Amino acid sequence: MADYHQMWKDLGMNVEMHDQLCAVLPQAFGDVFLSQENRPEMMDYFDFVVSEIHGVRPAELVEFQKKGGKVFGTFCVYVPDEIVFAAGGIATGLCGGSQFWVPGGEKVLPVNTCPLIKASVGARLDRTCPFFRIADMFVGETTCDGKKKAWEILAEDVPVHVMDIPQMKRDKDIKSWADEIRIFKDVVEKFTGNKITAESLEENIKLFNTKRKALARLYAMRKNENIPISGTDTLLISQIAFYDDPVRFTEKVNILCDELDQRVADGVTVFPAGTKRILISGTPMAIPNWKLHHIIETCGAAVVCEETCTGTRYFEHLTDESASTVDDQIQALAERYMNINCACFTPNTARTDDIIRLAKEYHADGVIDINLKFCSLYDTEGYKVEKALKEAGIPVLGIETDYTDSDAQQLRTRISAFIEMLNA
Ligand code: BJ8
Repeated sequence: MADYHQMWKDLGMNVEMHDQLCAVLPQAFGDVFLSQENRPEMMDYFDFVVSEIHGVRPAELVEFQKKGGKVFGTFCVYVPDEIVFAAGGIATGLCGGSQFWVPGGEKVLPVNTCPLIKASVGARLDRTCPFFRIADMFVGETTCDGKKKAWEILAEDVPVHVMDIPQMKRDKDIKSWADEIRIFKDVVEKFTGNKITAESLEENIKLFNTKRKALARLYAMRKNENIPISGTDTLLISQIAFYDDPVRFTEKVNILCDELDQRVADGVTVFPAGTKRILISGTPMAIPNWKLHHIIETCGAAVVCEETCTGTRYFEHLTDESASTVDDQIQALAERYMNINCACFTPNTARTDDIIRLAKEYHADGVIDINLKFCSLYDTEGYKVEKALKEAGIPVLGIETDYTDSDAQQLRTRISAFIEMLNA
C-alpha cells in the first residue's frame, strides 16, 4: 500500500494503533484470497481496492470534501443511497467486520452485544478507521436494540441521523417508511445545501438499479453447474459494493461478468466436479469478515449464494423508474426497500420463502444458517428458518460465531461433517 500516514494523521486517527491493523490485513488477505487457484483475472481490480482499503477510496472522499462535498456513513441496506447521491453527497458503508475494533466497542457497550455493533463503535471511538473519521454524518436505523442504543453513544462524538424503520409490512408501514425517507431527504438537503430534484433522483434511482443489476448478473453466474468464481471472491465484491464509487464499481463488475460469461461458455470452473453447493443465510458479513466462506470452501464445498445483506438482500428488487415527481419517486423507493426481509420484521415469512427459493435457484445441496453471536433477531428467527428448510427437504446447519478465530477449528469440524453428510 502507498503511504497514507499524512492523510490518516490529518483525519485525527490513532495512527500507531491503526498500523497494527495494517500489519495483519495483507497476511489475512493473502491466506484467504491469493491462496485460491484459477481465480478470474478481473479479480485484480477488487484485490487492488482491498489492498488499498484505507487509502485510495478514503483519499477520494477527502478530495470530495475539500470541494465542499458531504459524506454520509451508513450501517444498513435499508438506508437509501439514492437520496444521498441525488443531493450531491456520497454514502459509504461503515459496518465493522474485524475483531480488531471489538475491544474498543466493549469499552462502552455490554460485552454481550453483537460483534458488528461493537466493531462499528470501536472503529469510531478508537479512531482506527479512516471511513469512520471521514463521514460527516452517520445514518443509523431502528432495526435492532443494540444498534438503537449504539447511535446514542456515537451521537456524542459525531452527527447522527436515525431512520425509524417499521417492524411490520402493512400498507401503513410502507407509508410510514416513505414518510421517513422524506424526513431523510430534508436532512440530507439541509446538510449538503443541495436540493433534490426529480431529475437528480431519477438519475440516481437508475444508477443504483444498474449497480444492482450488475450484482444480480454476477450472482447468476453461480447458478451454473460449472461455477466460474468462488463464493469467497464473490463475498469480497459484495463487501466492496458498500464503499466503492458506484459507477466505477458497476463497470468493473460487468467487466468481470464478461470474463465469467466466457468461463461458463468454456466450461471453466473453480471447483472440482461434484463439489457440494452451499447457500448461506443469516447475518451480514462486513469487510474483512471472510471467516465462514474461507472455512466452508477450504473444507471442500462451494458457497453458491448468500441470503444476507452482504448478498441477495442488497441487490434483489429494483426501484420503479417510471415516477416523475420526487414524492412518487420516494414512494417507489419505499416500496423497493420494504422488500428487504430483515429479521427485525414480524412476521418475516417472506425471508424463509426467499431462502427456499434461492436454494432451488442456485441448486444448493444444503444451507448454512449463520448467526453473529448475540444477534437475538436472527438467532430467534433461526428456528423458523430451520423448520421451513427441513419441511422443504433441504439439509440445514445452524452456526453461531463471532469475529475471533477461537472457534475456527470447531467450525471446521462441524462444517466438514455437514459436507460429508451431503456427500453420503
Ligand atoms: S437489513 S440485517 S443490514 S439491520 S447489528 S441485526 S447482526 S444484532 S446488521 Fe442488518 Fe439492516 Fe437488518 Fe440487513 Fe443482528 Fe448485529 Fe443487529 Fe445486525
